[in-house]
Amino acid sequence: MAPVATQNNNTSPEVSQVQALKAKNAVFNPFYSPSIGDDGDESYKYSQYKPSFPARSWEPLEEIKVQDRGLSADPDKKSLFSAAEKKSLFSAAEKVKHLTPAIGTELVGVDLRQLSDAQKDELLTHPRMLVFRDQENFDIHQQLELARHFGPLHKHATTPVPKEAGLEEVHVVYNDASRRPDPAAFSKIELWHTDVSYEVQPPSTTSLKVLTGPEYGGDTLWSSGYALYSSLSPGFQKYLEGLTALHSAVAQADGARAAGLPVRREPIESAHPVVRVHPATGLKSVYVNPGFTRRIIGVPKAESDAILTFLFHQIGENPDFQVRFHWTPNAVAFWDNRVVTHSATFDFWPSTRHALRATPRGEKPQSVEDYERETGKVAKDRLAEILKAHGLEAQVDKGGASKARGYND
Ligand SMILES: O=C(O)CCC(=O)C(=O)O
Ligand SMILES: [Fe+2]
Repeated sequence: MAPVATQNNNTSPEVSQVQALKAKNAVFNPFYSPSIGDDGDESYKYSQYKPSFPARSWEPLEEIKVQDRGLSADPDKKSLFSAAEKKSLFSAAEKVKHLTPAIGTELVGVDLRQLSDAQKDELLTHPRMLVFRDQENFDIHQQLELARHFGPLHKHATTPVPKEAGLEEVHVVYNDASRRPDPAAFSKIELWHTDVSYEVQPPSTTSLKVLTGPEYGGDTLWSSGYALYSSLSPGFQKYLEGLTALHSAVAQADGARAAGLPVRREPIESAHPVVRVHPATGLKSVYVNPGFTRRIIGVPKAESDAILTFLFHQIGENPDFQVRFHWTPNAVAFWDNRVVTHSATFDFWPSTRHALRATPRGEKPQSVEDYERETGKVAKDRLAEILKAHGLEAQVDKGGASKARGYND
């Protein structure tokens, strides 16, 4: 038999051809393989903020102390509604539009450049995600400065930074006609995530400003971890409170490398409580997400898979926990990555959609047990608090005949 010409590592030509073919046809999940499209339009108004992927090598993140700003905010939010004083964020707004009961409030007529420290703190204690439109003069430096109010900024290991130098703490979201998402590469469920939850100290009050977006489409969805926790039975809530889950950066780093892009910090994996407590509100929230949570530690794999699948589908599919927001250019959203999961839509090709994110690092996620031991307080369930305010207790299913459905048409 004629000798087979070998390539590196004794790979046969057939094998390397298959590899080359695979590489050529590689499809990328848009979540793990960052925004690499660029239509080359240099006249574009925000071309300095188009994505770039500098090949840097950063040390592992060191642990830092983050004092939660929300702890100094008015706990009763009395000032939020004292319209005469015009002090609080909410009373400073011309209009307060709640988007759904669980999550999402739009504040109209607030200039994000003018916030007092007390008003900044209110961005964080409010249990909803908050949006502000028409912030054209709130530039990326001011966005970073506002994020720093909540903690030192996070630098992402793989996602793009702006072409303009000196903005390595900015995460760029960019898609244009040159790159079409491949629906064969991902399911919608796996796009739901909380940002970089694999970090030892994942982010807190994160902001995203959309510079350019389609007239319709390109919405973002957020799902409340408080609402998910409240929806579960008491026994299951207790069970989840005792569990820890593994969050991993490995798939994201692999996605970047597969796309030929640098990984600026080696990927890590962290264990976090499945239910965490928000340090300022004292409310319990489910803290797992399809994007990064891989398994529940210390339980059989089948059990871990079943529980995570159930929770992931509740996050992605239960509309009562969610808000869906349609952006207008220069709208800015703030969400608390500790208690909210989010997902983008990819329905807008061939339009350009371009956004900039600023991401402060938060505290290490705190379990219910740790929170209660360290603060001497009892962690709370958001829905139970609402019911209590109405003099009610949680509904208990007492069995009996099967129930009529309330929605039958
Ligand atoms: O593009 C979006 O709507 C959200 C992107 C995202 O998940 C992020 O920047 O954290
Ligand atoms: Fe995100």
